[in-house]
Amino acid sequence: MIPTNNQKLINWVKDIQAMCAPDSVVWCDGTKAEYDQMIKIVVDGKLAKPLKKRPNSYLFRSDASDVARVENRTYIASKRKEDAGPTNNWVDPIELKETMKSLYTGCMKGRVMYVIPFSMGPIGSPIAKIGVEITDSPYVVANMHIMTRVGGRVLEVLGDKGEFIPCLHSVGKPLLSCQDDNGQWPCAPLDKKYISHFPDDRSIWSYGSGYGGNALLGKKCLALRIASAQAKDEGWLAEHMLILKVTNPEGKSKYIAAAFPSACGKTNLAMLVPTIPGWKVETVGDDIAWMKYGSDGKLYAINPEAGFFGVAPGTSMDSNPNAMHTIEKNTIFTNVALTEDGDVWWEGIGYDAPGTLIDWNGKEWIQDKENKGQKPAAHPNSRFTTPAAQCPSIASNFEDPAGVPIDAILFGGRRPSTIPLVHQSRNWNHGVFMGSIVGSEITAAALDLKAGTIRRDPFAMLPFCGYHMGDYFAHWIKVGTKSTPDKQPKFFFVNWFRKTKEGKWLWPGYGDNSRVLKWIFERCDGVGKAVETPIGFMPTLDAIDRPESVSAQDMQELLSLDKDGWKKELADVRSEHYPKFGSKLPKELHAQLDDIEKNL
Ligand code: GTP
Ligand code: SPV
Ligand code: MN
Repeated sequence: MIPTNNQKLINWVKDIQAMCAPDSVVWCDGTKAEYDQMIKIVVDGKLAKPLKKRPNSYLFRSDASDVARVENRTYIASKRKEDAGPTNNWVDPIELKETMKSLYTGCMKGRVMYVIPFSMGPIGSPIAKIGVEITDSPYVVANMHIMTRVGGRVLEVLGDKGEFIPCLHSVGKPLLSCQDDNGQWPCAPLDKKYISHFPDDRSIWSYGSGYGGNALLGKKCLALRIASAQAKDEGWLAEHMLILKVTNPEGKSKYIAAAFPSACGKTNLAMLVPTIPGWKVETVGDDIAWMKYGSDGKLYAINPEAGFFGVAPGTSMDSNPNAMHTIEKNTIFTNVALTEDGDVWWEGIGYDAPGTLIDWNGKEWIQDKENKGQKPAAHPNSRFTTPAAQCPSIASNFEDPAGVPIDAILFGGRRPSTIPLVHQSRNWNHGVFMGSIVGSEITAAALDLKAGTIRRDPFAMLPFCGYHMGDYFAHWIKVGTKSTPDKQPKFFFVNWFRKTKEGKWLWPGYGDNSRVLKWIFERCDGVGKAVETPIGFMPTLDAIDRPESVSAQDMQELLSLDKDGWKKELADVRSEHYPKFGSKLPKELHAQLDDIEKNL
């Protein structure tokens, strides 16, 4: 039975069914029974293993070609090429739809087509958006249950005439009759994968990948690429930012949003356990923030997601106990290693591998403690999918449809040199300048990039901005004119990733990042000690409590202005980075660059 009278939705589902030719169609209701049914299908198909040590938790191993986002197969197919801009892959939408239609034709043979009505943001909230994902992957259905709000309530809110964002997904592997996946993760070869966005008609077509942001279309595709284009038109912000609440020993709270590129520490900062006594951090979101001005002139943020799709390696009781507790149950693990007694293991989990493991490729793996070159047992981009509500540090108001008022916005990335531990912008436009020059060492979160080299990732949105990045900067400048500095968030640039010449971390990071949050908190109150430098306000040497593990000399290095490094940095912005945006680069950003260069 079709559980809606929304004719547009009914027609769309009919059309897709005719094109993809599944064996049957199932409308998802978001219930626990449905989740269990999805799990039964994947366990019976040998695609998932129940984990004896973790209630209601399962391990999946994907195909080696399908372990992360694929940026060179991701398209912004706006009608006009100049609307996609220099940082996105563009194909003419008519041509792309033709190509993809031929791939979609018959692509669901032998499979069930699931129709998933979902809400990004609390169901019925004025900020929330409704999407409907069609997929032939029960893995995707189960993940969407955790990451979004799925089910009948969404259709009620949608009503007969409501608008939704159509999100079409197929793993791109039809089955012959009587065949099943037989333990093999279904996907299409790399050159047949397409993660396509049509910002003009606000729709998403994804083909050939079953992994993460390529397939869970509410996340990067809807909540960032499509939503950012919508946000530009409607005057709000859809950002790749965590949201946290920080409370000082006097019980006063502030909210902080932070944009760091993929695998650069958002989940960890959002769940931080402070090492300074009396301070508390609570989690509102770990990856995406939608922000709008309230009638009081303050910027309010909601987390549109309902779960965390977090990086597993490096997650331990030391680095992120809140994440470790969150994933004790009801969690899907993808591409981590399996222990003999039915638990998970990964590099940086905090203890040696207990016995022989099965690695993410499904092969036996014995830890070689001497050999540093050993291939990892867990894929570097292996992840957990886990419900936000069971995180011990979740803020009680994380589902408040009104959002939380943002006091500070942080930018950051992995920068082994040049960028100090923290500095603050002089004003809004200087903050936008900071966001525009964010750079980071490339991580394993994208399949087709060379890990280790530094690339510019403005606002951590390079892979996620659904329109011209120059227009995006201009949008940020414009948003800054809509309120006044006393009500607006202050901007900071942080860098947890400075290294010594020997390649060791200069800063311990994780819980000790609370020391930097404390200074940021104080700066928002206008009390933190700072000096003005050409790059902005920097903490005085005594303004940040030094962790025991950091020498006075290292602390000085972390907090000092590297003039020569910055001159090189800005020269690179001037000659390599900014020219990409041509006449679309706002003059305000050039003015910032001129100013800082002159003062250096
Ligand atoms: P996405 O989910 O891809 O957007 O990543 P993310 O930004 O949420 O990054 P996450 O918090 O998952 O961290 C990624 C990796 O960086 C993990 O291996 C962490 O252990 C490591 N990491 C996080 N915070 C710190 C830190 O303060 N210092 C150091 N050295 N490593 C960190
Ligand atoms: C990221 O790469 O920023 C992620 C993981 O959060 S994914 O959802 O796969 O995009
Ligand atoms: Mn992310």
